[in-house]
Amino acid sequence: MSNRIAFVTGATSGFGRAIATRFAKQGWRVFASGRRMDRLEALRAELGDAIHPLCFDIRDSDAIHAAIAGLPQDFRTIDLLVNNAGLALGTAPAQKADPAQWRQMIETNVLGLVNLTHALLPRLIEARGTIINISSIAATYPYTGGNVYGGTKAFVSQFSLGLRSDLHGSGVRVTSIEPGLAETEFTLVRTGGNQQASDDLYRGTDPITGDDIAEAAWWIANLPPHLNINRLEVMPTSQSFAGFQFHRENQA
Ligand code: NDP
Ligand code: 8X3
Repeated sequence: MSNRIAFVTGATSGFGRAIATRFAKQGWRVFASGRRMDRLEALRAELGDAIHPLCFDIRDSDAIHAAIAGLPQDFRTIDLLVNNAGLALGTAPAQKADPAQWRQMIETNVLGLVNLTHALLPRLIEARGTIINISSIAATYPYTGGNVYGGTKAFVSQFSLGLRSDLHGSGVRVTSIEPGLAETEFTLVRTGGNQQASDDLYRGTDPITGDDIAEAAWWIANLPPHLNINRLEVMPTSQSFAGFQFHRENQA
């Protein structure tokens, strides 16, 4: 087994599960976090001792610190942090959106991510490690109903660049991966469990998969140390850009 160590958040589903699986299968030890302990235990049952489940809600900064304080002594350094845990809630335009959903997205995608990163930075610096932040194309391209979700991802992308600047000379690399349409549990969560809506969105699109993003993360983490991918925007071939919209007053 390799002595390289990854910390992957949101490892109970989707991208995070695929990334944790990929690295564990390649011999890394993986701290796999999420709120659903049954899924973390299933991952450990499937992949063995390479997986170290850490069950906490990333919105709870005390829980983050308790989880890190509880890491075994021989796992002092962290070679790779994948900040993947996150979610979108709702697709309503801002004027109809639910502020409680906005809060949850900000607390998870922004505050959770920065708190965990801050807590692990000393270990990442000691290891001259790599940080991969999972942002989104929604960071760059606005769409109706994307409002706060897109805002949180714009934060993730810009925070990634800011980290690069702050970590200048430390040897720590920082990448923001910005995926487009990807079939995970993302849409099920976003729509409050509407399987039909999720199936309808992905039908016929040949979307990005968790394994595709795991492949990208594996490539980034294993590049020679002198190379840093700043941002990696990934779409399925079936997805591209639409034009601006225009509202015209007083048209018959
Ligand atoms: P999933 O819903 O499949 O996975 C989301 C993961 O985030 C789960 O493991 C979930 O774990 C975890 N998570 C959510 N909230 C919390 C919380 N409060 N505390 C701890 N963990 C939490 O979706 P994806 O795999 O698609 O999403 C992963 C990332 O990718 C997200 O940041 C998302 O914004 C981003 N993304 C997704 C795209 C897509 O189209 N699918 C495209 C671009 C970016 P648990 O519920 O067990 O806590
Ligand atoms: C998820 C991609 O386009 O649904 O981040 O917002 S999108």
